[in-house]
Order: sequence, then C-alpha cells, then structure tokens
Amino acid sequence: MSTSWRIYGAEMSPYSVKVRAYFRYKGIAHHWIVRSGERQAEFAALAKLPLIPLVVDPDGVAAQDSTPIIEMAEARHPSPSIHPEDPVAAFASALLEEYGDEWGNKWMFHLRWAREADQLAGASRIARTIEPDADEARHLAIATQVRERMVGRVGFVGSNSGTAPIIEASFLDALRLLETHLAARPYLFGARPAFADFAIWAQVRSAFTDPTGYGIVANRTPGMLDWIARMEWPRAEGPFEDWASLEPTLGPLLRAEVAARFLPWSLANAAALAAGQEEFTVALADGPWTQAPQKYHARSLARLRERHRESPARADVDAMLSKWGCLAPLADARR
Ligand SMILES: N[C@@H](CCC(=O)N[C@@H](CS)C(=O)NCC(=O)O)C(=O)O
Repeated sequence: MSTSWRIYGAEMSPYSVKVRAYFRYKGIAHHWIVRSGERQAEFAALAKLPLIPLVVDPDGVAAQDSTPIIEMAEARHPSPSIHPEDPVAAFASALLEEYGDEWGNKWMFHLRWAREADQLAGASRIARTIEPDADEARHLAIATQVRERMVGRVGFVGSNSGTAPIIEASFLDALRLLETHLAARPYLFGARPAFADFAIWAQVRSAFTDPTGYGIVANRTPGMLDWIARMEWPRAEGPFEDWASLEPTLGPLLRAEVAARFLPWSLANAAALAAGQEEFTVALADGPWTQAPQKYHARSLARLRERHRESPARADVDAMLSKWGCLAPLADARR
C-alpha cells in the first residue's frame, strides 16, 4: 500500500497550490499530479465534482474542497499545528482563512478574466496544462475555448462593471495592509505559517502570476514579494505570536476588509440564497454590489459561525471581533 497522498491539481489553480503548500509545510509525503487532459479519466473516476484540487489519501479515499481537506489532514498530522496557541489569534486566523478563500478569490478571478491581456495569458497557460505538447494551431484552439468559457464565468464571483472598482480597491487595500504587517514578521501570525496564510497567499500568488496582478504587486507593494516566495515552501522559523503583538497591524485588515467588505457581502449572499433570490444588491461603503448569489459561500459561513460558537475563549474572541467591527455579522441570532 502506498504511504503517499495524491494531489490532483494545477499550477494556475489557487486552491490547488494552497493545499500543496500545506502538504509541503507539514512534510506529508505526496505526489503532485497535474490534472491534464491525459489524466481526465483517472480524475473523473475519483472526483465527485469537476473541481481541483482533488486529494486521495494513502488508503485511496478521495476528498475535495481545500478547507475540509486541510482540516482532515491536520487531524491526522497535528504537528506542527497551523493554529496559533492563543485562541484569539487562532480565531482571527480562521476568519482570515475564510476571507482569503471566499473574498480573495474575487480578486484573483476578476484580475485573471476581466482584461484582454490577462485573458490571453491565463487561457494560454491553462491550454498548456490541458495539452502540454499541442502544436500551435491546436494550442490556440484550446486557449480560445478556455478563454470563452472562463470570461463567461467571471460574473459568477460577482465581477462586473459595477463591482470591478471595488474588487480592485480591495486588492490594493489588502496588499498594503498585509505589506505593513509582514514587514515585522515572516508569516501572518508570527514565525510560522497559519491557516490564514495558506488561503490568502493562494489567491495573491495566483493573481501575481497574471500580468495585471503582477504589475500591481511588483510596482505598488513590492514588500509582498518575500512572503509570496516564502509561502511556496513554508517552514517553521520560530513560534506563533499572541494576538496582542499582531493586533496593531492585523486589526486594520479585519476592519477595512473583513468587516467593511467581506462579511456584509457574505451575509447578503446567504440571505439571498435563503430567500431564493436570483440576484442581490448589498450597499458596501464603496458603493452598491450586485450579483447572483453563490451557493458554496453560505455553507462556509455557517462553518465559520460554528467555529466561533466553539471557541474556547469566546469572551476574548468577541472583544477582539467587536473592536474591529466583525462581531455583529458573526453573532448567532438564535443564541
Ligand atoms: N471551494 C473549493 C473550490 C475549488 C475550485 O473552485 N477549483 C477551481 C480551480 S481553483 C476549479 O476546479 N475550477 C474548475 C476547473 O478548473 O475545471 C476549494 O476550496 O477547493
């Protein structure tokens, strides 16, 4: 029997590189298998959904969805933990993990598929993943198909002409706040990577490999470059910090991004799903945001609320959330 895990993924896929960086950090033996056209039959036999990453454990059990994959692997390989010992920092990390996955993906998807230069670059790289040895004519045909399909889907994450300025302002605000925070430490929660690093990094790193995202990071927040490179093969360089030393520069990210943009969006999305609406509009401080609701997000918001209820230091966590404007959206109305 193999003792190695398998990760079916792609270099272009943020959730795939998120899981791969986690497995690298934990030192869990794994094979990275590029989901190319050649692997499609093998992939389809294992996958419930046509999504990457797909992870197969040493017993042959397959799992999808990066957050539950990491939670499952963490339960089986608890050391070194990706959760800070300080319960307030640990909850902030879980909240920022959700923000990275669900909101950060909007930066990545929008930046990759909104402008022609990025569409062409992204579609060409994906075509090379699907069929690495295609001749030029075949390569162009695949890239054209990919581009049409993905440009048609950019609206699914809420990217449209009304939201584009909000998404781009959010990307730059987040990068600037992270750049300041990371000037004093190698990872978001201290000297080793936390749950939040993997999720936020995956989206920033993916945007960074596209022309527009690269231009923004390299020219406007070059202080992010070290962390982007470091997270490719993360390692423990020292302990986690407690919330007290993280708060002066991480709290402002919670306020400006999580409280002002991500959580209001997430609540409006969940409410629209519950009401069976085809479209919803939420008034963010930047202006109105309109899109069709996204199904997956309501489930991950529910999981985050569960974590919040289960926190071993609920009063301290609530004081932190309240200070940075995140408590009301997370509080359980049925309490
Ligand atoms: N919530 C899932 C999302 C996975 C996902 O959206 N994967 C994208 C690539 S990053 C995908 O497979 N898209 C369809 C495709 O590539 O065919 C996770 O965290 O793993």
